[in-house]
Amino acid sequence: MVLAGALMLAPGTAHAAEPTDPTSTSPITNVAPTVPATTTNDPVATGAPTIIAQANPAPVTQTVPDPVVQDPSLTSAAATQPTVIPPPVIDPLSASPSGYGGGGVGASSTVVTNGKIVFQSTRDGNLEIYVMNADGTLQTRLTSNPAIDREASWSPDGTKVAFASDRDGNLEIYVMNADGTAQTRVTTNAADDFEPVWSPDGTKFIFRSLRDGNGEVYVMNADGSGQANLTNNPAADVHAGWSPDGTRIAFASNRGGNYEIYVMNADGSGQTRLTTNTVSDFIPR
Ligand SMILES: [Ca+2]
Ligand SMILES: [Ca+2]
Ligand SMILES: [Ca+2]
Repeated sequence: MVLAGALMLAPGTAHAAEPTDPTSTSPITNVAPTVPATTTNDPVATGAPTIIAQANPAPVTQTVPDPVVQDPSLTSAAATQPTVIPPPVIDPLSASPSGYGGGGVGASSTVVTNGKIVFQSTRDGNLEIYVMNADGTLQTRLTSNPAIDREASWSPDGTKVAFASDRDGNLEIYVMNADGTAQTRVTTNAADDFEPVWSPDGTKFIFRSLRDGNGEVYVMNADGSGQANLTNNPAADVHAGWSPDGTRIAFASNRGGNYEIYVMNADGSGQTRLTTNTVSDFIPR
């Protein structure tokens, strides 16, 4: 019985601030009086210490490192939990793509054929691109530059990484080997170019460019040639992503007054709105 109560505590902690729910939160208050008992009875060692410390239950449970429990998808990475989750750069609709919080969609692709994950992190003082194994081990920095490096995207074969950086004065698309060597600029444009996403066949990128005065979805060959505006719309067109077969591109646009998800053919034709509501819908993948 004690065990059952203790186990229920974990999922209930997320609602610790809501004392009225007798099923999920009462275990917290129930546990308190039995604190001395849990010390000896509860073999679930990890839970016991934090519960004991709950002379003030509410704040303690808030900071208990339990996101692993709340997010089962991360359980396998529990061993390295503290650093596995990159602080998300959430401000996808910002009109100003430069800066830590601006614009970035974040890593636009994650696990690919090489079983590794690229991501961005500010852990070393500014945005850099990192790679790690799928289980969170061997976290390695690939870029080392005081400028912004963000939005890593694997090549389909897992040998290269595309990313955006403003190291040359404004955001441009770069490509590097999977080990961080041979960092090469692909775009050269006074406006910001970012959000690169490799095509499924590895021959092209789609990306966002502000060169026309507002966000447009561009496509180019992997070597930077053949850059073309696919969206051609005075509104912001952002967050493009490929369909798995490379024939279609999903993106978000505020051309209808707020951000909605659209899809188009890979040549920009047939732009069609998929969502219709009064709030923002974005970052289709
Ligand atoms: Ca950097
Ligand atoms: Ca540029
Ligand atoms: Ca546009």
